[in-house]
Amino acid sequence: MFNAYGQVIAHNNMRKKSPSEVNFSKDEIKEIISGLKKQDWITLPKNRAGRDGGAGNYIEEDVFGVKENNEERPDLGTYELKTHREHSDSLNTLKSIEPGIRDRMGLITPLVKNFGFPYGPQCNKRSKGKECMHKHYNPNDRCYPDGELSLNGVDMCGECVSPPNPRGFYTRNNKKEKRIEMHFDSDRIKMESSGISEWVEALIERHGSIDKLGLDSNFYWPYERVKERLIKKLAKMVWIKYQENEDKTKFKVTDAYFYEDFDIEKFVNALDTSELFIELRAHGTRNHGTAFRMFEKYFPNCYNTSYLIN
Ligand SMILES: [Ca+2]
Repeated sequence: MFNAYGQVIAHNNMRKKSPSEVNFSKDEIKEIISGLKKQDWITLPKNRAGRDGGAGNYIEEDVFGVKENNEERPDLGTYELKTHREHSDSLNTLKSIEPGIRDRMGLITPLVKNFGFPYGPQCNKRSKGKECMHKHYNPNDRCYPDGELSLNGVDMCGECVSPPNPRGFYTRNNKKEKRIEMHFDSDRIKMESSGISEWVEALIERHGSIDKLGLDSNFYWPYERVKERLIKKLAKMVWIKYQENEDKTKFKVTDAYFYEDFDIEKFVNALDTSELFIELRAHGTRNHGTAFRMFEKYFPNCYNTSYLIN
């Protein structure tokens, strides 16, 4: 008992490094992963067992000794580490990138003003009964001022993707100009979706009619800028796929690859196959960042070169 406890403490006290302090070579990574594969089923230490993502955290923090971070550089120095649980369908936020020629062009705040829907009275945390950072607005004990508009959680994909965004927002890959454009078309609004008819009524009240509503022509992301932002972290990736037992106390590595040569065209094409989404995260005058989100299992499709790690 004492020994087991001592071991956990040792794990927690191991000084974990940040990505800027490490640079694992390809051979070092290969060796570490081959070692994991040879062990077959690996029992997780007590502090990781039974937790969502426990095996992923174990690999990153306890095996590679890199602490969880939000640094712009790859976790392992040159290679970004991604651990993927088999059959998982998680959607991962890769990066926040604002539309427009420059970052933070201030396109989102006017968009919220023009297209926003009334924000709910309480933020996610509080609606789950937890404490939050918001000052509370009386009456009604709201987290946000009365009348606050929001586009939080509005996500969009390519124009042919089904189901489309019910509010009529979509993206288009303009291959000639090499940019992702964001568009709005009132004919694409799905009135039967929940909350949509109330929203349309509010828009009509605000603008008189929705027929001529459109977006600023600066609503686009040049491929080059998206690439520049992504490759800081994702130019090269180590991909470790694992299986876990039912109670998440053990895992085994089933597959591992190096992926290299990130391909921006493949990445942006994923908008048209509903593998990639762009999600707005803004309300009132606050913009929490326009997020590029991808289903984790599709990450490897964005690279031109792969090497199996045995
Ligand atoms: Ca990572």
